[in-house]
Amino acid sequence: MLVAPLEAAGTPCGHVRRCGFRLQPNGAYLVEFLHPPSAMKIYGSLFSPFVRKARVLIEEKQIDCEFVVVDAWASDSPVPAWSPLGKVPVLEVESGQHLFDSTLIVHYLDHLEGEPLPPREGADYWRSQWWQALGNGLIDATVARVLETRRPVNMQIPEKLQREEARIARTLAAANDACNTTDFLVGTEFSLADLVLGVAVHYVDARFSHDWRSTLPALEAWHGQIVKRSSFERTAPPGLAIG
Ligand SMILES: N[C@@H](CCC(=O)N[C@@H](CS)C(=O)NCC(=O)O)C(=O)O
Repeated sequence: MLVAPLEAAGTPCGHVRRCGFRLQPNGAYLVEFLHPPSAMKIYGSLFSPFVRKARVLIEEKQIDCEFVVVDAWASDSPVPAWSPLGKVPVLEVESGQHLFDSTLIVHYLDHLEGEPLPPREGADYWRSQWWQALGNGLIDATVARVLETRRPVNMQIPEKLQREEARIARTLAAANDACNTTDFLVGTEFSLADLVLGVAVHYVDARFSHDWRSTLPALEAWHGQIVKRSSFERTAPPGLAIG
């Protein structure tokens, strides 16, 4: 298992080299830089928005990383052996060394070659963080709603569904209010803001399909453009209409 990869691999905004951490008999972790780097693997499902964030980034940056479909929910799933959280995505950095959680994996992959996507500093860096938090929250709320709908009908809690649906509606409206472009949410280039919110809105379309577009035209216009990127097209969940 990969432990605290950023501690020794570089500053959070600096150059991260592929490295592994091995536990020594004295309890210390030995940092090993990987030479030559072998192909990484990203494990997950075709439908998970968390996995898709990493896959879109891999496509955008043309990272040598194989996508392997695994079922985190299966009783014999290999995922808990790789991650104590038992969730996907899991990134196999090197044979037997695994990194978990989509936010950390995206951060790691983005810094791999030392050239993270812009913006890298200043007000735009924090604007991008704001959009990413909004998008990640939208995914969380939509997943929570999906899980509630999958419980037996007589055990579902209507208040829970309403609460998540209200959260989704507020978040989509906030994104619409803050969106004043049909190109990129922050600056003049594709950023993690576009990546995370683009994936999040598609996940709403896939799992909580409803007409938000007729009342949120700015969000619709931006999203319609961003999902035309090949990184989005190549990672679209089966059956999801693009655009
Ligand atoms: N915070 C995690 C969430 C990942 C997550 O919830 N993944 C789901 C798939 S969409 C999963 O693996 N669930 C399996 C389970 O809950 O047992 C991340 O960002 O990676």
